[in-house]
Amino acid sequence: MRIHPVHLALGIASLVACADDSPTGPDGTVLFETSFETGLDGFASDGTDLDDPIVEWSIERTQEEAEDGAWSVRIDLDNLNDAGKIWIERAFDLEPGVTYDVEVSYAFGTSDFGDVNTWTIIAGVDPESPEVADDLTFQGSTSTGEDEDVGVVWLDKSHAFTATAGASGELWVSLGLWGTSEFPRTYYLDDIRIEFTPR
Ligand SMILES: [Ca+2]
Repeated sequence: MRIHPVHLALGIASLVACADDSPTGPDGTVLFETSFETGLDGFASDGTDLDDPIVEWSIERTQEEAEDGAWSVRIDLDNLNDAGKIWIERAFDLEPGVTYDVEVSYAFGTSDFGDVNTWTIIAGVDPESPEVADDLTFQGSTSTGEDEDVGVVWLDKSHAFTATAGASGELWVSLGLWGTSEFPRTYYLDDIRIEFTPR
């Protein structure tokens, strides 16, 4: 388990958590970090393609696994329809019409291995709240890269985006999973860092 100094300083953590409401810093950069130690910090869960047949899923905080501190977010999807997509999402209040470089980093806990039957990670930044598959951004495989099952492995993931805040000034960050085979699977998210830098 890694210990991040920033998370040891509660004052800094709360300052960061509020930053999206009033972008501060001379260059307009907004930094958000959460390790889910005290709550979901504004993230809500959402999903699409979860019927025919009805797919059971859940996204909630857990102490089962953690990459940083004691808590993470557990993502469960029993992908009976071979099409389910579930994610957490959060709006950030930025400057309307401004284009941002957005760096989204997180720890991703997975026990998928090899190249067969792995799932696909969802990670995106959009001016609107994602609702359907076409709104989502799909990233790479959920594989640990191992050849066999070694249990939950925490992978450091990072994606770079460019996005323009709409008239509302909002940008939505989404993180989750696209189930691409008919299995029940469990994944974890922790140690999220999102940085918006105006162009
Ligand atoms: Ca944590």
